[in-house]
Amino acid sequence: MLKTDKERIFYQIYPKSFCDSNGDGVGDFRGIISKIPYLKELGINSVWISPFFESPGVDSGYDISDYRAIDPKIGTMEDFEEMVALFHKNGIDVILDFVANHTSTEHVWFQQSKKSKDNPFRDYYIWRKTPPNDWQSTFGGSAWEFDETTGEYYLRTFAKEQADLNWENPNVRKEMQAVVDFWLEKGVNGFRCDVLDLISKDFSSPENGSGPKLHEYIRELFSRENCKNIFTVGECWSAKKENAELFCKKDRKELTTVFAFHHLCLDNGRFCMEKPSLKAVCEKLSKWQKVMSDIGAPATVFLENHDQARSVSRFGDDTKYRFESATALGGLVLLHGGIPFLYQGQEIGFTNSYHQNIAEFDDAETLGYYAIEHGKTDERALMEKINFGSRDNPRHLISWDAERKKSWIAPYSRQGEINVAKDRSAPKSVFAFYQSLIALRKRENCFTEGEFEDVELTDDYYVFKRSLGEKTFFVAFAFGQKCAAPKMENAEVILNNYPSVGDGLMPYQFIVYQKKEKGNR
Ligand code: ISL
Repeated sequence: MLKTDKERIFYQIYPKSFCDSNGDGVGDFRGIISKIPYLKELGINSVWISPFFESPGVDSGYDISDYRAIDPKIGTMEDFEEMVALFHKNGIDVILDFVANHTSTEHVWFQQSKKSKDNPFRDYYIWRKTPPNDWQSTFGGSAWEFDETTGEYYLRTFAKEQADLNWENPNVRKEMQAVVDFWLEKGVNGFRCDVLDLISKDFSSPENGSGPKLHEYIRELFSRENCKNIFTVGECWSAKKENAELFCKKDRKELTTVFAFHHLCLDNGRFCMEKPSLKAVCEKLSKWQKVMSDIGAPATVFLENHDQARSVSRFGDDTKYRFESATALGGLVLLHGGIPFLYQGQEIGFTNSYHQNIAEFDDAETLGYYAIEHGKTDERALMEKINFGSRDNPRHLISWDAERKKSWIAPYSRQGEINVAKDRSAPKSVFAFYQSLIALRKRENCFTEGEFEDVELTDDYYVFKRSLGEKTFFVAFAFGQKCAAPKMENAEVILNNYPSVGDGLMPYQFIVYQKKEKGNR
């Protein structure tokens, strides 16, 4: 039983791509169940499961056509209940994705809504005679989609098959409360709330998001008695110093925490191949840490999720120093402070995948980008960018071993070289290093309850400090180059992703030092 949310170590499961138990090429609940011992061994204590609901699959499950039904390829309600019970039996909490901003256009509400202007479901969505602004869809094109049936436009911030709900309508808010309650009654421990800051609209604003009633809606939903003890994390791209407390201050009864993305927005868009500096990434993470600790809420720390390129390819070195950079980036996430969120496969050091042909891609955003850019630039250069940034990178079926199996998405291109079985039997195992990091985090409450402080952040390395009472740990992380490093006086090395400690730091070297306590010098 966890005493505080700070003790949580999350692991995100993208069900379609985690583990396929019946060989149909799609991951499923029974596959997840079979891997609970694996997750136990890793040491995590909370999972976030991405959407598994009934969906046409235009946006890989984020286009839900029935919030209470399970995609039959993924499992049944009995499987789900068994899975949750088994997670709980193993001391692992379960949170689900709550996609509140939009539904699939296949959802019965939308099917009714589009029929006529006086349909009782018309106001479940946002219809206009003419677009009131020039908001753009995240996946390309105008966010206002014309529908011939009634000759009006509906708002769709994502794919045209994902219509934005009208939260102004009290019936929509009641329906969404009922969805939350339905899954809480099934025993889940909370929710990751998809693009939550988009649910209230201000049509006069240049972009969709953070409308005037946002906080009222969140509070109305989550301040209810049955939500008192649940864990909630809002995906809030708009989260910043100025509004963090509105979302997360305890007495506001809105959210436990948010995902803020400052550290992942340092490049010029997802298809920009210029790597942001690790110094800048660490600086952003550290600033956010302070913002959240000032308001007394736990921050989240993450480098990967189902929308992000693999961190070892994006920030590290996915060839020569794959082990070193994967373990160092893992150490940053797990020891920095706040609640770590790992994404499936990160603990193996999975890299981006490489595919030559656009036909091998599935992601709606990638296909939208390709449609816009195709023909404008050299095709090879375009495919390079797509391979670097595509949201398909984290979505390939986890390679549990080297054997090629049927898969709903193109298989991971480096499966022979990088797979779970191989990593776990390797002398330098990324998984084993993650296990040590997690064990350390669990053993020493410095890393959960303790103070966090930057010691030194240079172009070459980062040193931060975690301390509680008499105990102090220093964590040193080198950014890819061999470099000089600060001398750690009176401290012993307790974790190191290199076999030894030299005068300086080696590329991506990651060392945890414990300061010797009095009487122990
Ligand atoms: O990362 C993004 C900006 O380029 C977008 O890919 C992403 O759409 C944004 O992070 C919002 O993400 C969430 O909502 C989307 C869904 O496609 C993502 O998978 C989800 O995480 C719409 O539901």
